[in-house]
Amino acid sequence: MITNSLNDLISVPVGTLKIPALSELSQSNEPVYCSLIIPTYNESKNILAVVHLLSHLLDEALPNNYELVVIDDDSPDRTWEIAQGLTKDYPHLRVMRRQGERGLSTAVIRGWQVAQGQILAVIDGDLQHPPEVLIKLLEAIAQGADLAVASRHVEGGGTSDWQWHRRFLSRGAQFLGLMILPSVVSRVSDPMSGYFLVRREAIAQQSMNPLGYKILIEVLGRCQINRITEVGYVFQERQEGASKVTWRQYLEYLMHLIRLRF
Ligand SMILES: Nc1nc2c(ncn2[C@@H]2O[C@H](COP(=O)(O)OP(=O)(O)O)[C@@H](O)[C@H]2O)c(=O)[nH]1
Ligand SMILES: [Mg+2]
Repeated sequence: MITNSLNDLISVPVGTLKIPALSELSQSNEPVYCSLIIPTYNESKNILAVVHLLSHLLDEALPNNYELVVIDDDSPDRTWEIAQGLTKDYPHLRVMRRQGERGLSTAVIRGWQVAQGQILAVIDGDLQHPPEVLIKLLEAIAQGADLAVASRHVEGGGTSDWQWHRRFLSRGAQFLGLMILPSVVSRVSDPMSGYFLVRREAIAQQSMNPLGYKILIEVLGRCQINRITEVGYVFQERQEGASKVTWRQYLEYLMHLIRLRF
């Protein structure tokens, strides 16, 4: 019986949040078509299912031509350790344990900095983003989009059964974005989406400086994105673990908008 060995933890890049161009990648790792970043914080109860479902899907869609990269911010529930344990069974999985730096958006960029893919992607690590939508997002890129965004606000999209106050906060945040940064926020129907694919050449060699949760705003605000395609999806309810969103994230979002504006 063949037993695979564990992949080493990836070392954390330091310094500027700049993504290398394809030509600048180290030759020590195999290049792949798509790198999917999974940011995690206390997702110990979700990580196995997420990795399993995504691997299953991508083994079919992009055999041996993808990588999953978990970026865990040193979760107290040791998500990083569980994820690293999975690399034995899922050889396309790599894991970073980030200590010192924290936050969803910078985690995603640190992941893209070590990624080997031509296409850089992100998905939540809690199964609220349905894995199968990834296939449609990949198709959109294959058809020429620079950015393919999973959206709750186009045909086929929605939220499970959000109460009015969650809808109000989500739409309120979008409205605020349209007021402060219309040229960026109006480009997509769901600027709050954390589930998207982007071509490396559209975002490489650009210093990023995001704040908080909304990485798509940073990508749209700082990078050269021409063609955008949106794909509908239904935001699922969490089955395990808890959301990390607090009032702080709303404040950071506001500060992020202002920073990009000025
Ligand atoms: N690395 C990292 N991941 C985070 C952080 N905050 C949230 N996440 C992950 O980002 C994803 C979305 O976060 P979540 O709290 O579920 O946001 P919500 O779906 O909007 O409630 C999940 O996979 C979280 O585990 C963070 O500070 N660092
Ligand atoms: Mg979530």
